[in-house]
Amino acid sequence: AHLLDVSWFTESMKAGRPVEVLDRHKLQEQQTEEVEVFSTPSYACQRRTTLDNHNAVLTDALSLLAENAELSGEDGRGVAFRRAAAALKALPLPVTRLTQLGGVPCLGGHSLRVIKVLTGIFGVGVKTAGRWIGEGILTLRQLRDSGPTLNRAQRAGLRHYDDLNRPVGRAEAAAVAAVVEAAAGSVLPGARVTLIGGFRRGKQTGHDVDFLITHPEEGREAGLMPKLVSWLDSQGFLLYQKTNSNSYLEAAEGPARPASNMDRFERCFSVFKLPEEAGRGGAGAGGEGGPRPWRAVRVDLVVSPVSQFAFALLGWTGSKLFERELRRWAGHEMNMCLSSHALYDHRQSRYLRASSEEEIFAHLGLEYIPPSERNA
Ligand code: DCT
Ligand code: MG
Repeated sequence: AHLLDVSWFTESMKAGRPVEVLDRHKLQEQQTEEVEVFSTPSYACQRRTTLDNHNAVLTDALSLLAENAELSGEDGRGVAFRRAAAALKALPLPVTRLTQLGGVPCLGGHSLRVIKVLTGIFGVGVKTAGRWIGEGILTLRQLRDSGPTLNRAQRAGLRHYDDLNRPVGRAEAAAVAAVVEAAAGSVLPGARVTLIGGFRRGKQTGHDVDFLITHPEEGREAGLMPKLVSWLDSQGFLLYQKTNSNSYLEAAEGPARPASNMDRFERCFSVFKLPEEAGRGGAGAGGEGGPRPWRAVRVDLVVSPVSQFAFALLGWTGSKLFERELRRWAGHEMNMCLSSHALYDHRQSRYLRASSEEEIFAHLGLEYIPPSERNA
């Protein structure tokens, strides 16, 4: 038996058919057992997905298959696996028949482990990791000793490898939030800082901490990021930072390119030097050398004008799959184009305004789903 036995499942997802997680075939084999047949709407943005995953064995396996597909450059297959995993995450109960396949070893276990180590470096994606593996680089030591020239981000990633692969807890996120609030308040009084990403969805841990910053008066946020970054730097909070500037402007004839506008905000990818406090769950910090006075934490900062705030908030709260599905729903079902800046209605040839996430769901003809139920 193979995990790929779930291919009928991915096929149904692609065809947009309601998904029955147990096919009738298999049910007949075990009529004595009471097994519930689930059916779920096909878009993740129509479903409520909490952090209560009853099918983690299956969804972890499907995520591995997705990573493997993405590594081979098969993005379409990767997305199909991610959708399948997300559909299983939304189920109210464990899938008893399919879980029996969950223990099957996955394709190329060794290469998946190597990929995990190499892509675990901040600044390294699956493509780069794949290239290195092709060059015979399979361990961090090999990378350090004879590795190719690393860029600045990758060097920071390698230097802080252990810290950056240690999950960030809620208390640490709160400590980072306090620093970012102090910085924002100091360089632009009245600026509002909102925790976004996984922590806004209620996750207990994350791979980074994400913030969205705005100012209630349109335009006052202009030029905020460089000031914020130099304040943080001058206070010794930054181990690494890379800032991209904002380039999003609404076009009269509608958005030129649909789908993702992820890069168009003033955005800063950074690594914070966060002072460790006793009792904040810094266990394991510093390894054999005993506890260190600080740890490295990935922090993402995004600045948005208040007119785009609701779209930015919706777009940066995630999960990634929930976002992708919202955009797919908007395009395929509503003939609209959703980004983290705006919503464009192709039928009316105009942008639809919104000052809250609730209004955006309403424009999209979707029932409102709160952040804690966007964990697809
Ligand atoms: N996002 C997205 N598409 C991307 C990247 C990001 O829609 N290609 C959105 C969704 C989540 C948000 O930005 C923050 O991204 P991450 O920090 O990568 O995700 P997360 O859900 O916060 O996960 P984690 O808890 O691991 O940080
Ligand atoms: Mg995050």
